[in-house]
Formats: sequence, structure tokens, C-alpha cells
Amino acid sequence: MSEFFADVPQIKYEGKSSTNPFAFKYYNPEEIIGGKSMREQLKFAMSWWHTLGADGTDMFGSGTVDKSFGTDGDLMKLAKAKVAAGFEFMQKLGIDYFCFHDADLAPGGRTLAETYENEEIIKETILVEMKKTGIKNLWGTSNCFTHPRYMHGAGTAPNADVFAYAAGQIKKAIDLTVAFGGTGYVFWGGREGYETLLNTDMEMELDNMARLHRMAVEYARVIGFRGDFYIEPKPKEPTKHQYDFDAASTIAYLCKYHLDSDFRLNIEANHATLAGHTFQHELRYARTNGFFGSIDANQGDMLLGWDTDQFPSNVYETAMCMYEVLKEGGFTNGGLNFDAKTRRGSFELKDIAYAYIVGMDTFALGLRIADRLIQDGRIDQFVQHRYASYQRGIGAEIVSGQATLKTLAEYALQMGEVHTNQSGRQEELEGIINNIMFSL
Ligand code: XUL
Ligand code: CO
Repeated sequence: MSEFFADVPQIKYEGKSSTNPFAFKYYNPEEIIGGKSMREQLKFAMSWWHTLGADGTDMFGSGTVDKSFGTDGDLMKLAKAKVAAGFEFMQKLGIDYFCFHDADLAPGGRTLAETYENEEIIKETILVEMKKTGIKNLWGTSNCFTHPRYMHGAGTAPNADVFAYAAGQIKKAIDLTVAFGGTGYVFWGGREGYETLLNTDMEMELDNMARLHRMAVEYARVIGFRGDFYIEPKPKEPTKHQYDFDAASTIAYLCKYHLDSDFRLNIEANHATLAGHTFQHELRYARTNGFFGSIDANQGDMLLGWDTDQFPSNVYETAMCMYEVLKEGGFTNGGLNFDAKTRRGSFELKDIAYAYIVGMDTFALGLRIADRLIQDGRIDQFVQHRYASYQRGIGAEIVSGQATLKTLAEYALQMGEVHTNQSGRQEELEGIINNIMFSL
């Protein structure tokens, strides 16, 4: 069979002194870091939509990248070619997982029934490739935001027919995920938000969104889905305000609607920065509240206010991300999905391979640094020491619940002024990070 990525060879690890752009410099799949092989720690996934679909179109111009994969405009032929191209790409890069939206796999039909038929055909094609290659599905999702019917949202639409259509689409996307043996199902609330409160019943919309999430869980558990559901927070874009704004607001929503035992979070780096948080903040918040799940690996441009979905190249960010992943004990059902696309000017198919190599190497470096950071212990010891006053005396009484406002007031009256504050040592700690990063 003809190759789609003919310029791209099998990508191997050649080490940091290699200058071959088609080689990994830091990602050595079988090397053990932090007790597991790098491939197990990192669990890289290919995003079907960006990798096989995004053609460089932006608000000011049409596509620059030819992703017809040798087909002539017939959408089912294209969908099949994308399967072949996708599996060729994943094999060449050594990527073990893929993630998809229903609409990325097969074209929508004139009716929902026709869409189902198209999806069934492509499902069979994918299952054959999965069996041949051993490549697995990390998670599936449903695109309930592109079609004009979703102009006001899907689960939060003011129109019950739209809600029902979305439910029909999601049911099938769950079927596909289960057929592929996927370990996750994502809800990213693309248009689940509002443009103005003047026309919005916020309470009704949130109650309805929860109804849809509850229905999805009930259906999936009955047909044997044992993986995790994820909500992927994002504060805005395309809507002015998205309900799943960030990790904190999403966790509050999940707890309020008793969805917390089935759902975790899929944290995306660029969404974190759009919400005014660091990537690490979102991961820490999810992790320490028991909602760490999966990661959409990308990065934004700090000078731009939108979701640029760039391939990760910022090692500082990936190091802090992998620090949180290692502290969690690694991924269970989740992994690192490259929700990232090449820039519009990088219009050759081999640019996608270069982009994945850099993204994978950036996370490999992040893992190596995070492991060192933990082995080194200076940062963790500092933090532990900083809170040591809660391990004895009055601090231990506060933590154990023994202290009351009254007993603390008595303590404070006797103590006089506080003379025990210690420096936060931020600059020294930043120096430690640099020292660990650049001694690799
Ligand atoms: C959009 C985004 C989506 C989700 C899946 O910003 O991140 O691609 O990851 O719907
Ligand atoms: Co994403």
C-alpha cells in the first residue's frame, strides 16, 4: 500500500547529540524513569482531528495543508484514507494511542441514521488496523459544537430537540469508544456556555448539562464501559463564557450534581492559561481534590488571547506537569493527548512529524527533569519544612480538630506578637529548578 507520509521514516531514539530532525533526542521509549518505561509514563496519544483533519484554515484564510490523502472529494473515501494515514503515522512515531471525536472519523449524513451508518463503516476499518498494530484508543468524544444546530449549545441548548439530537450523537460516540476498548470518554463543553445572560437561564442550562452527563454515565455503564468520564475545562472560546471554566468550577459542578464518582478532569495546557492559571495549577488542583484524569498536551502563546493549540516545546512547563503526574503515581486510564496542530505556515505533511517529535521530546525531557526533582528532594523537603509547625503543639491541635476559636484566642493572647515566620525563598527555589534542569 502507498505511504501517505512518504518522507517520514521510522522515528528512533538517537540521544541528545543527534542532529537528525527525524530522531528522538530525549524520548527513549523503553528506558525506565521513575519506576516505569517512558512509554508507560507518558502514554502519548495522537489527536485524530488536528493530525488528520486540520488544514491550516484560520479566520482570515483558507487551508494551506493538503490533507486529502490522495482522495478526490468523496468524504467516505477520505475517512478511510485518514484511517490508513493515521495508523501509518502512529506506527512511524511509535505512538500507542489515539483520541477522536465522532465527526473526525466519519462524515455526518443527511440524517442521524446515515451518520450512524458512516460511523459503523469507519469503525470496522479502524478495528482492523487496531488489531494489526496493537494501537489503542485512549478516549473518544462527540463533536456537539461545529454543526449549525448547536449554535446555542448542546446539553445547554434552550431547544429540547437540540438536546435530544446531541444525546443521539453522544450515545453513538460512546458505542464507538466501547467498541475500540477506549479507557476514557471526554466532554469538552464547546458551546456549553453563553454569550449574554440577557437571554440565558443559567440554572436551567446547568441542570440540563448535568442531566445529559448523568444519562451518558448510565448508558455507558450498562453497555460495559469501565473507563473514566472526563470534563475538559476551558473558560471561553467559542462561547464568551464556558460553564466548565477551570478545574475549580468544574469540580464544584461535579460535586453539586453527584457526578464526582464517574468523572475526572482532562486538563489542557492552553485552556489553563486562557483561564488565567498555570498548567501546573490546574493539574495540582485536580490532583489534590482527587480529580486528576488525563491531559491534553499543547501550549498557548502568552502574547495571544486565544487557543493556539501549539505543540509543546516549553520544557519548564512540561517538567512541572510531569512533576504533578509523578506525584499522582502516574496515569491510570488517562494519558498525554497531543491536542495540538502545526502552524499554518508549516504546510508540509512532514512538519507534523517534526511537531510530534518535538512535543514528545519536550515531555520526555519534562519527565526526566521531574523525576530528578523528586529524587533530588530539595523542593519537596523545603515545602514539608515550611508547614512543619502543623506537626506539633498548637499546629497539631489545629490539624487534629482539637483546637477551637476560643482555645486559639487564648493561645494568641499569651503568645504576644508572631516571631516565627520564615522566608519563602522563592528565588533560591527557582535557582534549584534551573540547576536540576540544566545538569541533565
Ligand atoms: C477545544 C479542545 C477540544 C477537546 C475535545 O479547545 O480542546 O479539541 O479536546 O473536544
Ligand atoms: Co483539548
